[in-house]
Formats: sequence, structure tokens, C-alpha cells
Amino acid sequence: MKRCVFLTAALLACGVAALALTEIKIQNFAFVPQNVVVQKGEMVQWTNLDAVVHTSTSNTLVWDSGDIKPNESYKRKFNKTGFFPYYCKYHTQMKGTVRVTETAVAPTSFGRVRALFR
Ligand SMILES: [Cu+2]
Repeated sequence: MKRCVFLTAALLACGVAALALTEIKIQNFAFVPQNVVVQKGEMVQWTNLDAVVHTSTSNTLVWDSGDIKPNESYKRKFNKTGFFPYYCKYHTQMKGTVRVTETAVAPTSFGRVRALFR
């Protein structure tokens, strides 16, 4: 883990790799980040930082969080590869995507750095 200290990017990568959890904030009626890439078997967690209820609902009904109240989270594991668009049931302009890959997250440099620390 010492190597992580030298680069902000690497530090970030280590944090994600250690937890195998990708966090998405629901803030100002938006999913942040809007598009994420995870490896099969990893967790994604949505945390609602707004003062109103939101949902994370798959366009193809692969999942539906139900109501995520303010300051609450919803978490699920992605066991199948694919591309999964989702939205908020109450505010349909709120959209995001989760891409689930078979192996190490690529092709961004972020993904490569991250893979080094597995
Ligand atoms: Cu919403």
C-alpha cells in the first residue's frame, strides 16, 4: 500500500481495489459519476445526498432499489457482464450506466493502475 501514497490516481485506485466497491453519489438530482465501469463480482453502492427520495432502477429491470431515502444507501453486486442503463423512477431525467466487464477494468489508465494493486 505504500506505493499508493505517491500518486493521487494510484491512491484512488488502491482505495477502490481494497473495497471492491464503486460508490455513486446521488446529488443535485444526478448520479455522480454518471457512468461507471466495474469488474464482474464487484459491488456498486448508491448513496442519496439529496433531501428527497430517489431510486436506482435498471432500464431493463435487472434491479430496482426501491426508495433510497436521504442519507441512505443501496448496494448491489454485479455478477453478470453487460451494459446496464438505469434511472430514477421519480425523476426520469436522472440517468446513469453501469458497465460490467469480465476481467480487469480497462481500457482507461485508471483501470490499468488499479489492476496493479490487486
Ligand atoms: Cu430521483
